[in-house]
Formats: sequence, structure tokens, C-alpha cells
Amino acid sequence: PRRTLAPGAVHVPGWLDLDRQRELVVACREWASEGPGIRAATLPSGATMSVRTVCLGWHWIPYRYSRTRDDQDGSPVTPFPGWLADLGREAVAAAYDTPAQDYAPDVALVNFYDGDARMGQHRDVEERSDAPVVSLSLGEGCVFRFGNPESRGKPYTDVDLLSGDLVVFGGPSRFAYHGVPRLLPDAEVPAIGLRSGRLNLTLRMSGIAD
Ligand code: MD5
Ligand code: FE
Repeated sequence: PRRTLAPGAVHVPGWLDLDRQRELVVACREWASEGPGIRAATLPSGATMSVRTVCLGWHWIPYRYSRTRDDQDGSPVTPFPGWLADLGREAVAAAYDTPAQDYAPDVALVNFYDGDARMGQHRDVEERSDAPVVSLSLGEGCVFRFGNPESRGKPYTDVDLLSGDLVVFGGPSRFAYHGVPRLLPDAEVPAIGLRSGRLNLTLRMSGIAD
């Protein structure tokens, strides 16, 4: 089943079967333990994010991309694997029901939420591309707040995202405000090897030449 949230924004509940969810959890665990490990980014205000993030392909620091982990030990970012680009193409094709050979994601942000972790309303504008963002959710459910391109406030729509769900944000929805106000700790979680918390992978095209 596919559900259009807004033009260009398509939610496919349960798109990842349990085997693929388990494989992604294993991969995320490996990425999170490489080099200096997963980290809570520090905002320019000095505040620390409650979400912890590990990056592939390009390292995201509020609010820019680098090939090196400039806010950690300066080491090179983990490469973006070819199989993950294949998964991204498959995801865009499934959401839009049309082939997506041109979709070539080169950056992934893997976000880990636990406890009271949340993400305030923001827009993803560091990429120099208007290609869609692919979002894959694993583990505990969350409330995802899908807003509008104009402001942090209303109108917005709250959508529950559960383990295995795919959302593709493209077209007029690519630069909409969005956030994760809270986890849904009481929703049922399948046995995919994640003890607690929520993982979200976003695949993006950086649009950076290099
Ligand atoms: C998450 N992550 O659930 C979300 C999923 C982030 C982030 O917000 O920046 O890491 S990505 C949702 C997204 C991406 C691009 C556009 C829109 C939503 N949108 O227009 O709503 O951890
Ligand atoms: Fe975002």
C-alpha cells in the first residue's frame, strides 16, 4: 500500500520485510562502531542534539557537509556503499511506481533516537540537489511531523512511522519543514535485533561535485 501525504511525499508502510530490516540493523551497528563512532552533533548555539548520527559518503555537521569528520577526529567519512544506492533506487521506484535509474544517492545520515530524543522542525537544505530524500525507519515507532515549505508552524500533519516504513520526499515536498516530536514507546516492535530505540536512514543526493 502507498499513501500520498502531499505532492511528492509518499509513505509506504512496511516496505522493508523483516530480513531486510535485520540486515540494515546489522549494517547500522557496524557503521556506528567504525572510527570515532556515532555522535550527537553540536549546534552553533552550543546545544547538543538528542539524536545521535553517523554519516556515510559525506559527513554532516550543522550545517554543512565535509568528506572528513571535522567535529570528531578529522578522519575520513565511511564510504557510501553501492548496495545502499541500489536500495535507494528501489525505494524511489516503489514509492513513485516508476523506474528511478537516475537516482544516485551519495550520502546517508543514520539517526538513532532513544528515550526522549527528538528532532525539532527543520528543512534539509544543505544538499545542492532537489532529488528526493529516502527515509527508512527501523525499531521503535515515532510521530513524524510533516509540515509545509513556508514555516515551522501549522499546517502540519502528524504521521506514525513504524519499523520497515519507507517515506520518499521529493518534488514540492523536498524542502518542507519536518521533525520528530517523540517516539511511540508503546507501539509494538518486531524482532529485528534492535534492543531499543529507533533508527532512521535517510539517503540523499548531495549535489556536491567532487
Ligand atoms: C528522521 N530525519 O526520521 C528524519 C527523516 C534528518 C531527518 O529529518 O534531517 O535527518 S528525513 C525526513 C525528510 C527529509 C527531507 C524532506 C522532508 C522530510 N520533508 O520535506 O518532510 O530521522
Ligand atoms: Fe530532516
